[in-house]
Amino acid sequence: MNDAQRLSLLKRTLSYCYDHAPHYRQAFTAAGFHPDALRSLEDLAHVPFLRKAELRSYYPTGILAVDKRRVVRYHASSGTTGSPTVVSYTKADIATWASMVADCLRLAGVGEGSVIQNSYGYGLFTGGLGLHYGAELLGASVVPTSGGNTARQVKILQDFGVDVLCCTPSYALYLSEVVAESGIDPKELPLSVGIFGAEPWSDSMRRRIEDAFDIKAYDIYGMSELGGPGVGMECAGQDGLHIWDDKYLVEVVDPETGEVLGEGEKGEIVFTSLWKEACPVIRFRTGDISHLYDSRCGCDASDQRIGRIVGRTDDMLIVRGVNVFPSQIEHVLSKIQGVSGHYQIYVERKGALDDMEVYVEVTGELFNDSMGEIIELQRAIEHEMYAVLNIKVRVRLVEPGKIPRSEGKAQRIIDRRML
Ligand code: DLL
Repeated sequence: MNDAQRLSLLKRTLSYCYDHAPHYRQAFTAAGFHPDALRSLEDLAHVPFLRKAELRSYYPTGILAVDKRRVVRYHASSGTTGSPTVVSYTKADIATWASMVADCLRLAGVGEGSVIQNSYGYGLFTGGLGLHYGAELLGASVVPTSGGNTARQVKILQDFGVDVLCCTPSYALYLSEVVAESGIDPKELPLSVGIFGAEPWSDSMRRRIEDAFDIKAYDIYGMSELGGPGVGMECAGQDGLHIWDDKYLVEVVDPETGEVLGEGEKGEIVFTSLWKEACPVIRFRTGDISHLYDSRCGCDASDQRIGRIVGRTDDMLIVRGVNVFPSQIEHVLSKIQGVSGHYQIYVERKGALDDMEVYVEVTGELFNDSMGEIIELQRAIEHEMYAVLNIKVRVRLVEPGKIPRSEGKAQRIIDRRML
């Protein structure tokens, strides 16, 4: 899709929001902006941002641009503070969303004949129903296991000829361990594709899961406020998330100043929806950190791309004045032999000082090693963390299975500072 076509979609969206959603009419007017003034895609920079806190204030309907009677579905974000943000969908929204998810699955080679185990949670969370509708539209067979009941998940993986697994990457890793513990080599399962997302995960985590199951693991991105899963998706090249040109405009801004950054520069991702009827989002500050690609992909989907999400602005820990992202810690751990991929970060305030401790689970083989070797490994990880983060971190190695597993998004950070 070329820029002129996208400009016309953007104009239509802004006028629609101005005419139908009181929030946008007020916000645009307060900023001295009128949709008729939009001349180029760059003019979007004059439109005010939409923040999560503003959306929250529209609980429990969301920022409605349609009569409430046209809403056919509600979902809500998994937010941990205050009221969740609610997102409403019209019939047309549900249909467009399903087609987006179907297009994403197609990028991963999924289609008619595929058997999909959908272990994303069904309910207010968008993961379960989002993947479900897309998969059915494609004509694939869906086994709607939802999250939890891991023993049953393993049985279904074995019995239903499942070749596509959809869940969070941390749950996929856990499933591979449970399969192995039951005496079956996960590689022997007919699985060939994983559609993993809803939380940040590194390339080393990807390799771990791909090796465990002998599959190709694709990253899928999404957020309730933007519609749900299917906003971004990797193709077989596994190089960046494709964002459908006719569905979103993407900007990257400096999280502090809001200034628009150039291609390749890392910052907060800001989305403008071009398709949403009930709850359109204009310049929505996602809090997710990534960058825009400056080139299109060589695959059939020549849409815009962003890098995989490296963290969130509010996930970023500030420990003794230093910015720390869980992804940096995961990166350090990925280079160390003998650790399992499960870890948790504890931050406390001791006196006036922040204290950070990382609990790292080791593999069974390492756990049988001598105490001396374990202490040596602990020191080596602490040393490497210091080199990367520039702050002292205590590392505590724990036995296999000690870090709590999650059926959905993994909880990596426990911040007890009460800041
Ligand atoms: O997590 C939607 C989703 C469901 C995406 C299933 C993918 C698969 P929320 O619960 O609103 O929606 O959480 C959105 O999760 O802002 C990111 O911080 C994080 N996130 C989602 N996908 C990815 C990903 C769903 N692929 C928040 N990589 C987002 C990194 C992700 N972070």
